[in-house]
Amino acid sequence: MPTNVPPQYHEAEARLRQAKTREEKLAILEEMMAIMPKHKGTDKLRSELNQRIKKLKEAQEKEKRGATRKAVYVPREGAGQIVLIGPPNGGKSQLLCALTNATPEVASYPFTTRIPVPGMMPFEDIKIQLIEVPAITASSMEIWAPEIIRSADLAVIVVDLSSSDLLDSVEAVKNQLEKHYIFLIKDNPEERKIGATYLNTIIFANKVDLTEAKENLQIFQEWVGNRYDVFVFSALNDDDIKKLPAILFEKLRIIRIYTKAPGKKLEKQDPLILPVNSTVLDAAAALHKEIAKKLKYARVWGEGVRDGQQIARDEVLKDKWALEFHTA
Ligand SMILES: Nc1nc2c(ncn2[C@@H]2O[C@H](COP(=O)(O)OP(=O)(O)OP(=O)(O)O)[C@@H](O)[C@H]2O)c(=O)[nH]1
Ligand SMILES: [Mg+2]
Repeated sequence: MPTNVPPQYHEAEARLRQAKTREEKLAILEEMMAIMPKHKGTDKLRSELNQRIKKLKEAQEKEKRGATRKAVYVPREGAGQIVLIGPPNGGKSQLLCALTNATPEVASYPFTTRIPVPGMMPFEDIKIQLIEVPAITASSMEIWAPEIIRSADLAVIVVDLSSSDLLDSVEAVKNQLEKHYIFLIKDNPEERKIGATYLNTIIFANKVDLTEAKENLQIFQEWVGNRYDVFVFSALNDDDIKKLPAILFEKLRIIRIYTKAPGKKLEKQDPLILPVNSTVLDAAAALHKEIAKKLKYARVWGEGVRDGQQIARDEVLKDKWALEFHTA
């Protein structure tokens, strides 16, 4: 028995004995490595663990090389596409079940979800697509995962705040994606690498109902600093869940614009979805090229304007405005 290993180590060791899949074993072994203090007394044990990790990784690589490249593709639907990513067991499936019509399996063992699972989340009068991507760790990521993540409008890293390797597990997700030139960011970077994807990202820090989670919270928030916005919640708490759609909508940085034909009644349905800061002309172009070409001005209905007020082509739009286009 090695000296000076913390209790979490023994707990992980017990889980390792129960682990069934290779991915599960790898994740636990890596967790054990992270927990273990580095000193002479643990040298032998660390080298043994490293050997086991190496062997498992080799087997995994071999399998990957043999596998025919399966294309996994999720068709885009709704007003925006958000990927739920993160380490195993963060609560991605739990969240997807709470927010959408999807019914992925929720379970306490890691790597429960093995394929991308889409669901539609209603928010007021629109629907937003959420996709759960199978867990990402330092040793495993499905080969098709980067492709799905790259095409999303927003990434949500869902983490289990009570996890013993919380910081390393988030770092691992970031590093894995950076290998594929996907950078998870909060604001626009000053410099962009050519060919890279910069994906707006927020962190959902889940399971705050658990005692260990409360203990980890401050360290986690300090560690994140202002690299990302962190929303702390419990997926088991209905009041918390209710707040999420509005947060996700805001982070998508989109607006809804209704359109009406001159002389017709205003019906607020099927809005155009545009990026924030879009102008009247952008809305016209989204509706029809010809309308944009001939556009002179628009009339607007909504918050902060007089009903039917005339506005210029370059006016910046606000969420939920209704427009009537007037062409030459
Ligand atoms: N206490 C508590 N448990 C939670 C919460 N959210 C999820 N869980 C539990 O955490 C475990 C993992 O949840 P999942 O939703 O399957 O996690 P996941 O991120 O989809 O996991 P993988 O698909 O394996 O990557 C399950 O046993 C859930 O019941 C929470 O807010 N509080
Ligand atoms: Mg899952």
